[in-house]
Amino acid sequence: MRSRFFPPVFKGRLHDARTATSIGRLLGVAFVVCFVTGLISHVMQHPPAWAADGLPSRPVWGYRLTQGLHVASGIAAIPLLLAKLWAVYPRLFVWPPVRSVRHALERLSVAVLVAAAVFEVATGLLNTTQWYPWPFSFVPVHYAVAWLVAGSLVLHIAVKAPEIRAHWSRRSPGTLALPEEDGPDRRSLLAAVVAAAGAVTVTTVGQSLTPLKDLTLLAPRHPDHGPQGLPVNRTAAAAGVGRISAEHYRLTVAGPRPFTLTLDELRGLPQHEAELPIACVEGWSKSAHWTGVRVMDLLALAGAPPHARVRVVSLQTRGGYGVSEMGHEYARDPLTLLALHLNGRELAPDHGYPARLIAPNRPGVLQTKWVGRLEVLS
Ligand SMILES: Nc1nc2c(c(=O)[nH]1)N[C@H]1C(S)=C(S)[C@@H](COP(=O)(O)O)O[C@H]1N2
Ligand SMILES: [Mo]
Repeated sequence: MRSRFFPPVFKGRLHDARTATSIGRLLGVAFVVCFVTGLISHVMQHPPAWAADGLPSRPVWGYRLTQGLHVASGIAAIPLLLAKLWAVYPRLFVWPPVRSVRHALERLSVAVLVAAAVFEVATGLLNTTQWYPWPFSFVPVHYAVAWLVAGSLVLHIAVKAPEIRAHWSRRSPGTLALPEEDGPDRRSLLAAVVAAAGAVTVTTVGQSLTPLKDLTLLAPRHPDHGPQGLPVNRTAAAAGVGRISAEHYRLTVAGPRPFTLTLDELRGLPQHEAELPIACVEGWSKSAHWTGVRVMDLLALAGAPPHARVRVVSLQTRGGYGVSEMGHEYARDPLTLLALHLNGRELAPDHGYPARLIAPNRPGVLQTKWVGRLEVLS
C-alpha cells in the first residue's frame, strides 16, 4: 500500500550514516560519563552491603566532581540526543517496516534505547529543578532505566559496528562514495550541535563549577543565592523544624557510654575547622567554611569501637532525609564535623541550626541538618 505520501521520501543528505556516527560518537561519550558518574552517585547515596563500610571519605571534592559531571554530561546529552534523533528519524519510515525476525528485534531494541534515553534525560533534568510531575519515586526508577539505556546502547553499538566502522572517520572507505559537496553541510551541522551542547553546558555548569557562577543563565541554582551565601534545598519550615532554642536543645550520643550535651556544652568542646563542599545530587555544589566538634571526638567520649558505624538523626518532623548513616571512614575522618558555624557565623535555621553534619566526599543529601542524636552502631 505505497501511497503518494507514505512512506515519506527523504532527500536530505544529512540523514545519513556518517552524520549519525559523528553525532553518536559525542552522545556516546556523554552517556558513558553520565552512566559511570551516576553509578558512583548511587553507590555513595545508597551503599549496598558490600560497599557500606568501604566508601572513601577522600578526596574531599570527590562527590562534588562526579556529581557535577553527572549533571553536566546529562544536560549536554540533551541537544546531542535531539540532533541524533533528527539525523536518524527517516528510518522510522523504512519500508517494509519489518523484513525479518532479526530486523524486528533490532528495531525493537532501538525503540527501547530511544524511549529509555529520552526518559533518563527528561527525568534527570526535571530533578535538577526539583519538579516531580510523575507518580513514581525518582531515584530507583532513574537508576533502573539507566541500566536499560546501557544495555540497549551496547546492543545498538554491536549491531551497528560495521556501519560505525565504515563511517568513523572522513577517510573511512564507506564515505568515499559521498559527493564532495556534503562536507561543508555536515561540518556546519556538527558545529551547530557542538555549539548547542557547549551553550547549555556553559550556562548551567556554574551551579557547581563556581568560577563560572555568573554565567548560570539556565541553571536552576546560583551557588551564592541562599542564607550565608549557600543554597538551601529544604528549609527548616519545609522540614517541620520549629524554632529550636539554645536553652532547650540537647544532643544525645547513644553508644557504650551514652551522654547528652546542651548547646553550651557542645560549644565548650574543642572546635575544629574544615573547608568542605555541599554537593547536592541535583547538580549544584559550593564549598564553605565550617566550624564545629569532630564526630570522632564525640565517638571517643561515647566509647565507640574504632570500626563503628554511626547513624545521624535529625529533629525534623516532615519529609525525607532526616536520618543518615556513615561508615567508619567518615566517622573517623578528622574533617567530619558536627558543625555549629558556617562561614564564620552561627548556622542559619535553614542550614541546620544549631548543629548539622558535614563530612568530606559525601552526597549533600546525607549531610544531615538539625542533628539531635548520634547513634553508635555495632
Ligand atoms: N535533616 C535534613 N537534612 C538535610 C536535608 C533534609 O531535607 N533534612 N536535605 C539535604 C540535602 S538534599 C542537601 S543538598 C543539603 C543542603 O544543605 P544546605 O541546605 O545547608 O545547603 O542538606 C541535606 N540535609
Ligand atoms: Mo541535595
